Amino acid sequence: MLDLVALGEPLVQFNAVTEGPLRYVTYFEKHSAGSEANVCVAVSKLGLRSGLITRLGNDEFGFFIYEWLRGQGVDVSRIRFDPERPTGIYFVQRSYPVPGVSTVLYYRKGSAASALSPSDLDEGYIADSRVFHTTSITMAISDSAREAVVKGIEIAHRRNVMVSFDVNIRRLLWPSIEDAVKAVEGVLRNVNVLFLDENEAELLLGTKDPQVVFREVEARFGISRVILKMGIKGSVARWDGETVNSKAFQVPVKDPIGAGDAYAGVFLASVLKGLPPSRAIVRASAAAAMVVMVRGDEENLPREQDLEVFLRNYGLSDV
Ligand code: KDG
Repeated sequence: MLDLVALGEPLVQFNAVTEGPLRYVTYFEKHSAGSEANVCVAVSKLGLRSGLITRLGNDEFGFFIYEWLRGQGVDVSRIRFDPERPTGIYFVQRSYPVPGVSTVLYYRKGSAASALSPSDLDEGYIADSRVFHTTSITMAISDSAREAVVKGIEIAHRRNVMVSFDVNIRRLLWPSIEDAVKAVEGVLRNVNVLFLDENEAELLLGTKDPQVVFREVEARFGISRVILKMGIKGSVARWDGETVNSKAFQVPVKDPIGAGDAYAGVFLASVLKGLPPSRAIVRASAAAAMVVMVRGDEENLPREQDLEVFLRNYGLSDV
């Protein structure tokens, strides 16, 4: 049995070694990334078992991601290689034009993962896990991938597997913001745990007031486990009637990409380990901070002992 099964597109990330506009950047660092893959690695590094359902190109980048994920302990048995389509890649431009903010350039149209479809879903594999996790990124990459997300969520819901959904709206991937909102709204009825940030709350619910967000999400979609991320103001969660929060840890930022996945992965792993949401939220916030201190989404994802040392440094030894 796996603790978490995720569905989504891993990508090779080429992260600019120097800051500034990409047209003048000469060196890039290669990393394995992609939102749902990042969550799998976060869960695996905390000692739980995760698996990723996806497609990769039958190419060097596909082999790189496959071997990387396997090396991180992620179950790769449901990864298919597509001989026709390439592995998706993207470039990260750092600190230009806004300091501390990264910009992405995707080269993923027609990628292997964009051919994901309901045929990639093994019902038994999903049913035999404790959490099924995905995001709206996968809904944006193609019609068939969107059908796979809808079907995966439906299977997990029907088989009593906890469904976790990170809204993760990527405006570059959608024809319009209305399309994104409509797609997300279409699956929320079958979701149990919802991660979203303030912008996404505004888009979906017309408010970013946490109490209103929690009330509306429960009333409209029946979700009682909601985590609202508020950037430097920290985060707040409503978990089965209990409200918990955490500050955002202030650290030197190299590249903020991947923070949300570290957060979701560590939050989920923590509750799967039986920790209360009050601890899960602090550990998730710590992991998000750790990840942005380096380039790459997965390298600084913490093991238990890393989390402990990080938190002790903030005088939080008992979380
Ligand atoms: O959350 C980090 C991801 O956004 C990044 O690794 C790339 O999956 C990605 C995406 O689609 O933006």
